[in-house]
Amino acid sequence: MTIERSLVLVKPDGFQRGLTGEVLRRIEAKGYSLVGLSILTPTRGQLAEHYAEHEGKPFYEPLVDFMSSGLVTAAVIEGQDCIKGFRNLAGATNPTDAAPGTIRGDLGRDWGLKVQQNIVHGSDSPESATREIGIWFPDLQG
Ligand code: IDP
Ligand code: MG
Repeated sequence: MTIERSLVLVKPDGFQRGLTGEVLRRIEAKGYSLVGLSILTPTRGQLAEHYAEHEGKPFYEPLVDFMSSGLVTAAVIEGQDCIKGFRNLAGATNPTDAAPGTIRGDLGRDWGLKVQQNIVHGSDSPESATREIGIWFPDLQG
């Protein structure tokens, strides 16, 4: 039982489709709090930092192209075990595999091309959450 913070992004596909409210609704309905919220078009430098673990993978460049293509909503959420909890709300990375009832299962699209337009990002561990919050919300550090 740990109160955690996690970094959530509504990716450009979700933002353009008007799904920011739906994602935030699910977060709040689950009982997590919003402690940071911002709308921005990410820079490639910011995304290189955010997605450093994926550099060199076949989907990396298309992913950075996609993520820098338009506005995203960045949020810091807080709640008991919310890192794993939000990953469960988001569902599997590939929307085709994501269970109904999850954000990606209900709303995401696997275009089968270069990048999965899967609506949301969520931190995958406490270490990732701390690192990612530092990238997107430097004022919330510490
Ligand atoms: P996650 O977002 O579920 O944590 P990661 O493996 O960290 O998944 O991948 C980051 C993002 O890169 C995914 O959300 C998706 O948009 C994209 N991605 C991951 N794997 C693939 C792939 O095999 N093909 C195309 N895009 C991918
Ligand atoms: Mg990931």
